[in-house]
Amino acid sequence: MLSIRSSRCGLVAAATLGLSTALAHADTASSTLAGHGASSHAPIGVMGDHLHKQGEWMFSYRAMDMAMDGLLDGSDQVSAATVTGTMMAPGRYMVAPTRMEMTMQMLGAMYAPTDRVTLMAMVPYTTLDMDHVTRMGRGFTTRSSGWGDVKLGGLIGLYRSPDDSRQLHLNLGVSLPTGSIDEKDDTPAMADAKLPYSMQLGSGSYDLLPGITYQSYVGAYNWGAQLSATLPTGRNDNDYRLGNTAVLTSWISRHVNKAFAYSLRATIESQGKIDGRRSDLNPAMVTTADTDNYGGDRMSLSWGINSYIPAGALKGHRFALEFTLPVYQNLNGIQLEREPHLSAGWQLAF
Ligand SMILES: [Cu+2]
Repeated sequence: MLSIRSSRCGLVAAATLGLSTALAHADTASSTLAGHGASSHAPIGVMGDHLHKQGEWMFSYRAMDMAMDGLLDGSDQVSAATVTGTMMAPGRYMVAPTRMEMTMQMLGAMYAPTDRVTLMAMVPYTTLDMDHVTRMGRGFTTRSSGWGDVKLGGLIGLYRSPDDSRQLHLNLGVSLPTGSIDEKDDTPAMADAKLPYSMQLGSGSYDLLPGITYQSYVGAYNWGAQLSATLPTGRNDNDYRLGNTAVLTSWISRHVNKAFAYSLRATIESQGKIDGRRSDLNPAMVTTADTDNYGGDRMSLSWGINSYIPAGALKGHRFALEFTLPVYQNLNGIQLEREPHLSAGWQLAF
Protein backbone atom coordinates (compact mmCIF):
# COMPACT_ATOMS: atom_id res chain seq x y z
CA MET A 1 0.00 0.00 0.00
CA LEU A 2 2.72 2.40 1.04
CA SER A 3 4.88 1.63 -1.99
CA ILE A 4 1.95 2.16 -4.39
CA ARG A 5 1.29 5.50 -2.82
CA SER A 6 4.87 6.71 -2.91
CA SER A 7 5.38 5.60 -6.52
CA ARG A 8 2.23 7.47 -7.60
CA CYS A 9 3.50 10.52 -5.80
CA GLY A 10 6.88 10.04 -7.50
CA LEU A 11 5.20 10.05 -10.93
CA VAL A 12 3.52 13.33 -10.17
CA ALA A 13 6.82 14.78 -8.97
CA ALA A 14 8.57 13.59 -12.12
CA ALA A 15 5.86 15.20 -14.28
CA THR A 16 6.22 18.52 -12.49
CA LEU A 17 10.01 18.47 -12.65
CA GLY A 18 9.82 17.34 -16.29
CA LEU A 19 7.94 20.51 -17.17
CA SER A 20 10.62 22.50 -15.39
CA THR A 21 13.61 20.82 -16.98
CA ALA A 22 12.11 20.89 -20.49
CA LEU A 23 11.83 24.63 -20.15
CA ALA A 24 15.27 24.94 -18.59
CA HIS A 25 16.81 23.71 -21.84
CA ALA A 26 15.22 26.64 -23.69
CA ASP A 27 16.75 28.86 -21.07
CA THR A 28 19.35 30.75 -23.08
CA ALA A 29 17.67 33.89 -24.43
CA SER A 30 18.07 37.03 -22.38
CA SER A 31 15.04 39.05 -21.52
CA THR A 32 14.04 42.53 -20.55
CA LEU A 33 10.88 41.30 -18.79
CA ALA A 34 12.47 40.53 -15.44
CA GLY A 35 11.71 42.92 -12.63
CA HIS A 36 8.66 44.69 -14.02
CA GLY A 37 5.29 44.12 -15.58
CA ALA A 38 2.55 41.58 -14.93
CA SER A 39 4.71 38.49 -15.55
CA SER A 40 7.43 39.43 -13.05
CA HIS A 41 5.36 38.01 -10.16
CA ALA A 42 4.41 34.34 -9.84
CA PRO A 43 0.73 33.27 -9.80
CA ILE A 44 -1.03 34.70 -6.73
CA GLY A 45 -1.13 31.35 -4.92
CA VAL A 46 2.69 31.28 -4.64
CA MET A 47 4.21 33.03 -1.61
CA GLY A 48 7.70 34.49 -1.43
CA ASP A 49 8.34 34.21 -5.17
CA HIS A 50 10.16 37.48 -5.76
CA LEU A 51 12.83 39.71 -4.23
CA HIS A 52 12.51 43.49 -4.14
CA LYS A 53 15.10 46.16 -4.89
CA GLN A 54 16.84 47.85 -1.96
CA GLY A 55 14.50 50.24 -0.13
CA GLU A 56 11.36 48.95 -1.84
CA TRP A 57 8.16 48.13 0.07
CA MET A 58 5.23 46.02 -1.01
CA PHE A 59 1.81 45.57 0.57
CA SER A 60 -0.55 42.81 -0.43
CA TYR A 61 -3.97 41.36 0.27
CA ARG A 62 -5.04 37.86 -0.71
CA ALA A 63 -8.36 36.10 -0.36
CA MET A 64 -9.05 32.42 -0.87
CA ASP A 65 -12.36 30.60 -0.66
CA MET A 66 -12.07 26.83 -0.56
CA ALA A 67 -14.80 24.27 -0.07
CA MET A 68 -14.42 20.62 0.80
CA ASP A 69 -17.35 18.42 -0.02
CA GLY A 70 -17.98 14.71 0.43
CA LEU A 71 -15.66 12.18 2.05
CA LEU A 72 -12.66 10.24 0.81
CA ASP A 73 -11.27 7.11 2.44
CA GLY A 74 -7.75 7.18 1.03
CA SER A 75 -8.54 8.12 -2.56
CA ASP A 76 -11.99 6.47 -2.76
CA GLN A 77 -15.26 8.25 -2.11
CA VAL A 78 -17.19 7.03 0.91
CA SER A 79 -20.64 8.13 2.10
CA ALA A 80 -21.29 9.77 5.46
CA ALA A 81 -23.88 7.02 6.14
CA THR A 82 -21.14 4.37 5.77
CA VAL A 83 -18.89 6.26 8.19
CA THR A 84 -21.54 6.73 10.89
CA GLY A 85 -23.57 3.58 10.31
CA THR A 86 -26.97 3.38 11.99
CA MET A 87 -28.10 2.77 15.58
CA MET A 88 -28.68 -0.89 14.65
CA ALA A 89 -25.36 -1.24 12.80
CA PRO A 90 -22.98 1.44 14.09
CA GLY A 91 -20.04 2.58 11.95
CA ARG A 92 -16.65 3.70 13.26
CA TYR A 93 -17.69 7.26 14.13
CA MET A 94 -20.77 8.85 15.74
CA VAL A 95 -20.57 11.86 13.41
CA ALA A 96 -19.26 12.48 9.89
CA PRO A 97 -18.46 15.86 8.36
CA THR A 98 -20.20 16.44 5.03
CA ARG A 99 -18.87 19.81 3.90
CA MET A 100 -16.38 22.46 4.98
CA GLU A 101 -16.08 26.02 3.80
CA MET A 102 -12.79 27.78 4.46
CA THR A 103 -12.11 31.40 3.67
CA MET A 104 -8.68 32.83 4.29
CA GLN A 105 -7.70 36.46 3.93
CA MET A 106 -4.06 37.38 4.20
CA LEU A 107 -2.40 40.74 4.70
CA GLY A 108 1.23 40.85 3.65
CA ALA A 109 4.14 43.27 3.75
CA MET A 110 7.57 43.02 2.15
CA TYR A 111 10.60 45.28 2.58
CA ALA A 112 14.05 44.98 1.05
CA PRO A 113 16.91 46.29 3.25
CA THR A 114 19.34 45.28 0.45
CA ASP A 115 19.03 43.98 -3.11
CA ARG A 116 19.82 40.48 -1.85
CA VAL A 117 17.48 40.33 1.14
CA THR A 118 13.71 40.89 1.25
CA LEU A 119 11.88 40.63 4.58
CA MET A 120 8.25 39.50 4.70
CA ALA A 121 5.39 39.36 7.20
CA MET A 122 1.99 37.77 6.65
CA VAL A 123 -1.11 37.83 8.86
CA PRO A 124 -4.04 35.54 8.00
CA TYR A 125 -7.67 35.85 9.01
CA THR A 126 -9.58 32.59 8.70
CA THR A 127 -13.23 31.57 8.80
CA LEU A 128 -14.12 27.86 9.01
CA ASP A 129 -17.59 26.33 8.73
CA MET A 130 -18.12 22.59 8.95
CA ASP A 131 -21.40 20.77 8.29
CA HIS A 132 -21.94 17.37 9.88
CA VAL A 133 -24.43 14.55 10.07
CA THR A 134 -24.90 12.34 13.14
CA ARG A 135 -25.60 8.60 13.25
CA MET A 136 -29.23 9.58 14.02
CA GLY A 137 -29.30 11.53 10.77
CA ARG A 138 -29.30 14.97 12.37
CA GLY A 139 -27.33 17.76 10.70
CA PHE A 140 -25.40 20.52 12.47
CA THR A 141 -22.71 23.11 11.71
CA THR A 142 -19.75 24.33 13.73
CA ARG A 143 -17.92 27.55 13.03
CA SER A 144 -14.72 29.26 14.07
CA SER A 145 -13.05 32.42 12.88
CA GLY A 146 -10.21 34.74 13.81
CA TRP A 147 -6.59 35.67 13.21
CA GLY A 148 -4.30 32.78 12.34
CA ASP A 149 -0.57 32.23 12.71
CA VAL A 150 1.61 35.23 11.85
CA LYS A 151 4.45 34.32 9.49
CA LEU A 152 7.75 36.20 9.46
CA GLY A 153 10.50 35.49 7.03
CA GLY A 154 13.18 36.54 4.65
CA LEU A 155 14.11 35.82 1.07
CA ILE A 156 17.86 35.54 0.51
CA GLY A 157 19.14 35.92 -3.04
CA LEU A 158 21.60 33.15 -3.95
CA TYR A 159 22.09 33.78 -7.65
CA ARG A 160 21.06 36.36 -10.21
CA SER A 161 22.28 36.22 -13.81
CA PRO A 162 23.87 39.47 -15.12
CA ASP A 163 20.83 40.18 -17.34
CA ASP A 164 18.40 39.39 -14.48
CA SER A 165 16.78 36.62 -16.51
CA ARG A 166 17.53 33.86 -13.97
CA GLN A 167 17.15 34.11 -10.22
CA LEU A 168 17.48 31.70 -7.32
CA HIS A 169 16.63 32.51 -3.72
CA LEU A 170 16.18 30.83 -0.35
CA ASN A 171 12.97 31.21 1.61
CA LEU A 172 13.50 31.27 5.37
CA GLY A 173 10.65 31.83 7.76
CA VAL A 174 8.91 30.99 10.97
CA SER A 175 5.21 30.69 11.77
CA LEU A 176 4.33 32.03 15.23
CA PRO A 177 1.60 30.37 17.36
CA THR A 178 -0.68 33.43 17.31
CA GLY A 179 -3.77 31.56 16.00
CA SER A 180 -6.11 29.99 18.55
CA ILE A 181 -6.06 26.22 19.15
CA ASP A 182 -8.86 26.45 21.74
CA GLU A 183 -11.84 27.25 19.50
CA LYS A 184 -15.22 25.95 20.74
CA ASP A 185 -18.75 25.77 19.43
CA ASP A 186 -22.04 24.05 20.23
CA THR A 187 -22.70 20.51 18.99
CA PRO A 188 -25.76 18.27 19.60
CA ALA A 189 -23.70 16.32 22.16
CA MET A 190 -22.37 19.30 24.11
CA ALA A 191 -22.68 23.08 24.36
CA ASP A 192 -19.39 24.92 23.90
CA ALA A 193 -17.56 21.75 22.83
CA LYS A 194 -13.85 21.82 22.02
CA LEU A 195 -13.51 21.76 18.25
CA PRO A 196 -11.27 19.22 16.49
CA TYR A 197 -7.86 19.94 14.95
CA SER A 198 -9.05 21.06 11.51
CA MET A 199 -11.42 23.65 13.01
CA GLN A 200 -8.60 25.39 14.90
CA LEU A 201 -7.07 28.63 13.58
CA GLY A 202 -3.39 27.93 14.24
CA SER A 203 -0.87 25.12 14.65
CA GLY A 204 -0.17 26.04 18.27
CA SER A 205 3.57 25.66 17.63
CA TYR A 206 6.50 27.54 16.19
CA ASP A 207 6.86 26.15 12.68
CA LEU A 208 9.94 26.47 10.47
CA LEU A 209 9.21 27.50 6.88
CA PRO A 210 12.22 26.67 4.69
CA GLY A 211 12.10 26.83 0.90
CA ILE A 212 13.94 27.47 -2.32
CA THR A 213 12.64 29.31 -5.40
CA TYR A 214 13.94 29.53 -8.97
CA GLN A 215 12.63 31.81 -11.71
CA SER A 216 13.68 32.28 -15.29
CA TYR A 217 12.57 34.57 -18.12
CA VAL A 218 12.71 33.22 -21.66
CA GLY A 219 11.24 35.46 -24.34
CA ALA A 220 7.58 36.05 -23.50
CA TYR A 221 7.62 33.29 -20.90
CA ASN A 222 8.50 33.20 -17.24
CA TRP A 223 8.72 29.88 -15.50
CA GLY A 224 9.57 29.06 -11.95
CA ALA A 225 9.57 26.37 -9.32
CA GLN A 226 9.40 26.48 -5.56
CA LEU A 227 9.98 23.73 -3.03
CA SER A 228 8.79 24.66 0.45
CA ALA A 229 8.01 23.02 3.77
CA THR A 230 6.17 23.66 7.02
CA LEU A 231 7.93 21.95 9.94
CA PRO A 232 6.31 22.32 13.39
CA THR A 233 9.08 22.32 16.00
CA GLY A 234 7.23 20.43 18.74
CA ARG A 235 3.96 19.57 20.45
CA ASN A 236 1.75 22.49 21.37
CA ASP A 237 -0.07 23.28 24.64
CA ASN A 238 -2.81 20.81 23.67
CA ASP A 239 -0.27 17.95 23.35
CA TYR A 240 -0.21 17.49 19.59
CA ARG A 241 1.94 18.50 16.66
CA LEU A 242 0.61 18.90 13.12
CA GLY A 243 2.36 16.79 10.47
CA ASN A 244 5.21 18.17 8.37
CA THR A 245 4.11 19.52 5.01
CA ALA A 246 6.13 19.69 1.79
CA VAL A 247 4.93 21.50 -1.33
CA LEU A 248 6.49 21.50 -4.78
CA THR A 249 4.96 23.93 -7.23
CA SER A 250 6.04 24.84 -10.76
CA TRP A 251 4.49 27.45 -13.02
CA ILE A 252 4.84 28.91 -16.46
CA SER A 253 3.42 32.29 -17.27
CA ARG A 254 3.04 33.98 -20.63
CA HIS A 255 3.61 37.71 -20.92
CA VAL A 256 0.92 39.16 -23.24
CA ASN A 257 1.98 42.76 -22.63
CA LYS A 258 3.33 44.75 -19.70
CA ALA A 259 -0.16 44.89 -18.18
CA PHE A 260 -1.23 41.28 -18.52
CA ALA A 261 0.07 37.74 -18.15
CA TYR A 262 -1.58 34.38 -17.76
CA SER A 263 -0.22 31.26 -16.11
CA LEU A 264 -0.48 27.51 -15.64
CA ARG A 265 0.77 25.90 -12.45
CA ALA A 266 1.13 22.35 -11.14
CA THR A 267 1.43 21.63 -7.42
CA ILE A 268 2.09 18.51 -5.40
CA GLU A 269 1.70 18.55 -1.68
CA SER A 270 2.33 15.97 1.00
CA GLN A 271 1.43 16.24 4.68
CA GLY A 272 2.19 13.84 7.54
CA LYS A 273 -0.19 12.68 10.28
CA ILE A 274 -0.74 14.50 13.53
CA ASP A 275 1.66 13.41 16.27
CA GLY A 276 0.19 13.13 19.78
CA ARG A 277 -3.44 13.96 20.51
CA ARG A 278 -5.70 16.16 22.55
CA SER A 279 -6.84 14.10 25.53
CA ASP A 280 -10.14 15.99 25.70
CA LEU A 281 -11.25 14.95 22.19
CA ASN A 282 -12.92 11.57 21.77
CA PRO A 283 -11.60 10.07 18.50
CA ALA A 284 -14.71 7.87 18.09
CA MET A 285 -16.99 10.93 18.15
CA VAL A 286 -16.19 12.39 14.73
CA THR A 287 -13.61 11.64 12.00
CA THR A 288 -11.97 15.05 12.51
CA ALA A 289 -11.25 14.25 16.18
CA ASP A 290 -9.20 11.17 15.15
CA THR A 291 -5.55 11.99 14.41
CA ASP A 292 -5.39 9.04 11.95
CA ASN A 293 -7.56 11.12 9.59
CA TYR A 294 -5.00 13.86 8.88
CA GLY A 295 -2.41 14.40 6.18
CA GLY A 296 -1.99 12.80 2.77
CA ASP A 297 -0.89 13.55 -0.78
CA ARG A 298 -2.54 15.95 -3.20
CA MET A 299 -1.91 17.28 -6.65
CA SER A 300 -3.59 20.27 -8.29
CA LEU A 301 -3.49 22.33 -11.47
CA SER A 302 -4.05 26.08 -11.43
CA TRP A 303 -4.86 28.66 -14.11
CA GLY A 304 -4.11 32.28 -13.29
CA ILE A 305 -4.03 35.81 -14.58
CA ASN A 306 -1.77 38.60 -13.35
CA SER A 307 -2.39 42.22 -14.22
CA TYR A 308 -0.24 45.28 -13.63
CA ILE A 309 -1.62 48.79 -14.10
CA PRO A 310 1.13 50.64 -16.02
CA ALA A 311 -0.37 54.17 -15.94
CA GLY A 312 -3.12 56.33 -14.49
CA ALA A 313 -4.43 56.73 -10.94
CA LEU A 314 -3.81 53.04 -10.10
CA LYS A 315 -0.29 52.98 -11.63
CA GLY A 316 1.78 50.19 -10.09
CA HIS A 317 -1.15 48.29 -8.59
CA ARG A 318 -1.34 44.59 -9.36
CA PHE A 319 -4.47 42.43 -9.39
CA ALA A 320 -4.39 38.67 -9.78
CA LEU A 321 -6.72 35.68 -9.87
CA GLU A 322 -5.98 31.99 -9.79
CA PHE A 323 -8.35 29.04 -10.19
CA THR A 324 -7.18 25.73 -8.71
CA LEU A 325 -8.49 22.30 -9.67
CA PRO A 326 -7.57 19.38 -7.41
CA VAL A 327 -6.65 16.45 -9.69
CA TYR A 328 -5.42 13.84 -7.23
CA GLN A 329 -6.08 13.30 -3.52
CA ASN A 330 -4.85 10.31 -1.56
CA LEU A 331 -5.54 11.10 2.07
CA ASN A 332 -4.75 9.35 5.34
CA GLY A 333 -7.94 7.73 6.65
CA ILE A 334 -11.30 9.46 6.13
CA GLN A 335 -11.29 13.15 5.21
CA LEU A 336 -13.29 15.70 3.27
CA GLU A 337 -12.42 16.07 -0.40
CA ARG A 338 -11.19 19.44 -1.69
CA GLU A 339 -13.25 21.15 -4.37
CA PRO A 340 -12.00 23.55 -7.06
CA HIS A 341 -11.34 27.00 -5.60
CA LEU A 342 -10.43 30.57 -6.45
CA SER A 343 -7.72 32.85 -5.03
CA ALA A 344 -7.59 36.59 -5.64
CA GLY A 345 -5.03 39.18 -4.69
CA TRP A 346 -3.91 42.79 -4.77
CA GLN A 347 -0.30 43.98 -4.52
CA LEU A 348 1.36 47.38 -4.52
CA ALA A 349 5.10 48.00 -4.45
CA PHE A 350 6.74 51.42 -4.03
CU1 LIG B 1 6.64 41.70 -3.14
